[in-house]
Amino acid sequence: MTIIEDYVSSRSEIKSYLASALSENFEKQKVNTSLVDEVKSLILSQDICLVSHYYVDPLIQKITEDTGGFVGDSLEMARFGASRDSRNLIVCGVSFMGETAKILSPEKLVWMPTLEATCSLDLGCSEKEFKKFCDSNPGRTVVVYANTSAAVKAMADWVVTSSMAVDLVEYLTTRNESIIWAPDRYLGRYVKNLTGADMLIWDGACVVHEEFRINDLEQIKKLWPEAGLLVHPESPEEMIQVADAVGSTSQLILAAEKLPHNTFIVATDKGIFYKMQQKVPSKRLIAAPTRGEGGTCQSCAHCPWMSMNNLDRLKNLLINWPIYCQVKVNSELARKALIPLQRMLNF
Ligand code: CIZ
Repeated sequence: MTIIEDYVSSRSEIKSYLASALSENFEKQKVNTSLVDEVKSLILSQDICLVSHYYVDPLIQKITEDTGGFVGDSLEMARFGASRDSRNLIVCGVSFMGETAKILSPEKLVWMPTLEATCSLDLGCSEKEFKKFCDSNPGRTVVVYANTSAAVKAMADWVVTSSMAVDLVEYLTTRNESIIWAPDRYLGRYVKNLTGADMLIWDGACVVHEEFRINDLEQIKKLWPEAGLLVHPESPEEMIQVADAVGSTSQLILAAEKLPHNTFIVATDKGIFYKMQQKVPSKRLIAAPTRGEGGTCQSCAHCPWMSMNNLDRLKNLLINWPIYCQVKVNSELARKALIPLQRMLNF
């Protein structure tokens, strides 16, 4: 076996990743089926709506589906949560997702298995520093990505997700608006290249997507020359330039269904393979490499904060409802952040 074949079979073959993350391999994973059943019945016996992001561990996504909840991107999660009557909305994802859900459903009790699950984009764009950036560049329309705190959203004119960023910036450009963009620089540059917009871009990045590298990709392409490449726009330009499809999580899943390829190399968080494989059961999915040969990855294509949404923490929440798991957003901040969020929803 060559080094690259070994890499692909041991690390990137998604079917075995999913198998070990799901019930087929509970023993190996030391996940005990009675704990899963207990968590499911705790959900079903209480007034709960559970929503999970594509990037959380497959087991949590499966529990979400099995109990009538919803798996999707941050916007879809918040929309689904807001459309349900349940008093308790549990968000398995990262903190900005919990905040957005609370802002859109202020009357609900919003919970997360841990509020410590954050995001490198959110961490890298503090309220104080971002305010300085905006103040020193007056007259620009402030567009922030969903992956920001409520405090940063409260300073923005618009919030966007990666699925609608290009369309919104195109629209602003037709109105001759110049833009402040935050926090992801790769997504920002991607949007700027496509639209030609006048954008000042904050210097943030996602720890998962930033690690995708083209070197090993070329090796993998030698093994599967017919493979299509699906790339999230938070990834480096070198990946975006050679992609067959670039898009948000939901758009990449759609691309896997629509494109004719039978094999895809996928550059986004590994958690997505659970839903993607469901949609294209007969296609081969391969995780894009995260470093040059011989390197060691830090995130290894899976967000360390997303994986904090584990079974033990979920069970603890469902039994104890600890106050430290409840999402609270200051009401004045929520009022301000709702304005650009609402604009996004109406766009
Ligand atoms: O907004 C989301 O859910 C994220 C983090 C990514 C995406 O592309 O959907």
